[in-house]
Amino acid sequence: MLKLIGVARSRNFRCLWAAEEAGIAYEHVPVPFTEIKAAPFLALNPNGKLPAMQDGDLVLFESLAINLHIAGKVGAPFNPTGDDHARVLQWTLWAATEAEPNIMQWAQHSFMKPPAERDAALAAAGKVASDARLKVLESHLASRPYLLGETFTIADLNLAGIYYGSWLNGFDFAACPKVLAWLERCLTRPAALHARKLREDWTVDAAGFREALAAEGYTEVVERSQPAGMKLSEHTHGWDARGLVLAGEFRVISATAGDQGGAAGAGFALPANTPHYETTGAAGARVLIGRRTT
Ligand SMILES: N[C@@H](CCC(=O)N[C@@H](CS)C(=O)NCC(=O)O)C(=O)O
Repeated sequence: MLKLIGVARSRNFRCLWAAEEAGIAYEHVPVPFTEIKAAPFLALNPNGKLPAMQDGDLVLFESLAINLHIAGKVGAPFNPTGDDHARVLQWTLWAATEAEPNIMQWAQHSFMKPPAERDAALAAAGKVASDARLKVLESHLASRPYLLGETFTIADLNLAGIYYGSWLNGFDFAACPKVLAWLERCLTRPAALHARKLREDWTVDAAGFREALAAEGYTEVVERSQPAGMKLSEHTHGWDARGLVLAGEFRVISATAGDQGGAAGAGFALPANTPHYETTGAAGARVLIGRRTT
């Protein structure tokens, strides 16, 4: 059976997500970072980095190559053929060479390195370089919901997998709303949620909350990563919405209705057509918002 080797809190996350999307049988072998410079793991990946993959006699490193191999086991629409396959390769290479180095520079110096080792100038440069790539993506997604058109493919997974960590940790996507909406579509797919649950600290019953919302007619559910100080009203003006705090702290301030919100696990309501709500909170938050059109 195909083995995906490495803890989920590594780039193996994207491979676990791909295997779930493809619906193939696989085994997750959660080798930790403490073992990746030792002989047994180096025999699988001589770079000493996660992840690695073993599928019969085939041993691979490079997460996106692993994903192309996984997608190769199934057909369209996840793994399209012909010209669309060339487009998959284009976006996958773009993800590895244009998107990842720049967003990782921002990520390293914003939340990954210990605070004392972060360099604000490098973080800012990573943001500027990322924004230039995101502008290209924003214009591509202006006329289609997914990279190749109407359907989610391995190209979307490979690129969204790269932006995932920064999306989760407060990168400001405000200048590219189409990209943000696309990321939310990709990263809240059932297979993505399954893989995310392996590595995120899910302290609240998000699935149960989704079901309860759907039963009450709040059928459109979006997940948002809210940097500190981001205004929720920018997204929700005119909505009748109910939300749940998945992580961090979140506050809803209304000129008319007082304060609501709280830390992870707390629910909140946004009455219809109320423009006065906004979020605050020192650390930012991740929230799930269900919308009922009024
Ligand atoms: N291009 C490689 C990058 C692999 C990589 O950098 N993995 C990280 C974890 S996400 C790692 O193992 N870092 C440990 C190290 O560099 O020592 C891939 O996509 O697989």
